[in-house]
Amino acid sequence: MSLLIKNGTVVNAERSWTADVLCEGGKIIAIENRLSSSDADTVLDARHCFVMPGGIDPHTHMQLPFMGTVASDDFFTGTAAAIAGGTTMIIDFVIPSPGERLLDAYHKWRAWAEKSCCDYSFHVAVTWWDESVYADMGTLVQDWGVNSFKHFMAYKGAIMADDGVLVQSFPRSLELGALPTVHAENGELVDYLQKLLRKKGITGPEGHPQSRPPKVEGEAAQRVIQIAGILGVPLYLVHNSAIDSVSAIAQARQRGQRVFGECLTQHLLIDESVYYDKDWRRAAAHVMSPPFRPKVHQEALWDALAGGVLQTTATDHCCFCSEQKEMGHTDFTKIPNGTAGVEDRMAVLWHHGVNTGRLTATDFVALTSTNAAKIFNIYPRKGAVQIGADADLVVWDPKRKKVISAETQHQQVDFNVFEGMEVEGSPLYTVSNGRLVYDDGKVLAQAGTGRYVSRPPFPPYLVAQQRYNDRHPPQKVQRAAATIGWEG
Ligand code: URQ
Ligand code: ZN
Ligand code: ZN
Repeated sequence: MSLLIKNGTVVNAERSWTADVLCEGGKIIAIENRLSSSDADTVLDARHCFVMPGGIDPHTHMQLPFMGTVASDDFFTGTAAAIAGGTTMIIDFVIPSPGERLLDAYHKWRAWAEKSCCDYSFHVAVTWWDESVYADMGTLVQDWGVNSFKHFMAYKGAIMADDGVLVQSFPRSLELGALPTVHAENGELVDYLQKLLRKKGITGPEGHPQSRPPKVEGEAAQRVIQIAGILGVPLYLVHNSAIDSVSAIAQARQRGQRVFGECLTQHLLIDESVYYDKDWRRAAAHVMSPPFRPKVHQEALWDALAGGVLQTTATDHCCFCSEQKEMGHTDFTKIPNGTAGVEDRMAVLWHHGVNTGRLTATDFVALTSTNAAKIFNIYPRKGAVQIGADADLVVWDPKRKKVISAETQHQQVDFNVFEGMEVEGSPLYTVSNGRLVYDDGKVLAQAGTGRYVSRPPFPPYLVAQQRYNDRHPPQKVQRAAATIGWEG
């Protein structure tokens, strides 16, 4: 099956140019002008449109069992929503319960994901530690294509990894050539503040942001960056929402420490006032962690994306319908944490990022696809319009308007945090594995057509540099150190 995209402007993270794109056998096989339409099975007219790498959302939780319920989008409905928004790959999470073998959890999630309709991969969470975790991490990297391990520093009493787990798991990740990723919130502080607020009789959704203020995120970000620096391990911090964590990342990167950061589109545009909505249902629908912040944090996030302090955008798509959120009607700590976003990420970032001049079109591609592919070691198979790359593409119509609404979304949830937002710029066509899977509003994808993407470990030289930086600071630091008699 061949598919030809004609008359478009190709946009990669480095440059854009006019060219036709020919796909066959699931790969891009030609990128040049005036390719003949005669023998292509499918021809798409991309006149006045951009042809970009399909989005990669590095942070989703389809059908996640969490806080006594299960997220309402499964791997089929969630990936159908993803392609409707121009995303052609998700990196989801295997989250073993404490004590559960990582390998058992991995195979459980692999079975769930069989019904996906776009490509997918998994980070595996380290939620506890013993020799079996050490062993399973090795098997997952060497035999199952996992090259990233997640650590929740929040969620005490559930899936929280304390410092004792971090200092075991991080060196093991380095040894294997895998990247540690973290949810940075101080779980002990959250637990303490939740109990304090409940004692004061605060039960509503407003208790959620009050129990996890920006400093709770900033402390954990600082701490985990220091731990990684001492251990000489690269690090990826997910869903940075506040100035506190962004500045910790900026300082680390400034001193040459290999730290990457992610930002959710929701945190760029929604602020903490939502938790004070008189309508409990609407307030509860916004309960996710980290919580939405005072507006001042939003511009810092935009600057961090434009300035290269944060490298990826994601959604942390983990949606719960209103009756699920009702589980916390008398106690905000019981409201399942999570919001949707996988369908809206790219259009929201284009409208508020590119249309406002904060980001260029090439920045947009870097932030929605290419950087995630590079960080998680699947570039240029993914994240580039390039001969030989997977034919995962989005034909982006910069003039195509839509009003975001739960009424019309593909996400299987009865709420949308961007409800009523009008955006200009959205997908006309989405192509996954060389097949047209989204056509001007219609999802054509079939369940089970998505593929598991194995991600190779990082070559030793890529991670060794980090270890070197920490043990042999650059010459200038050594000279300065010598003047104060520091041996280092
Ligand atoms: O913390 C996460 O990333 C998962 C459990 C989704 N929920 C959330 O509130 N972010
Ligand atoms: Zn998280
Ligand atoms: Zn998450």
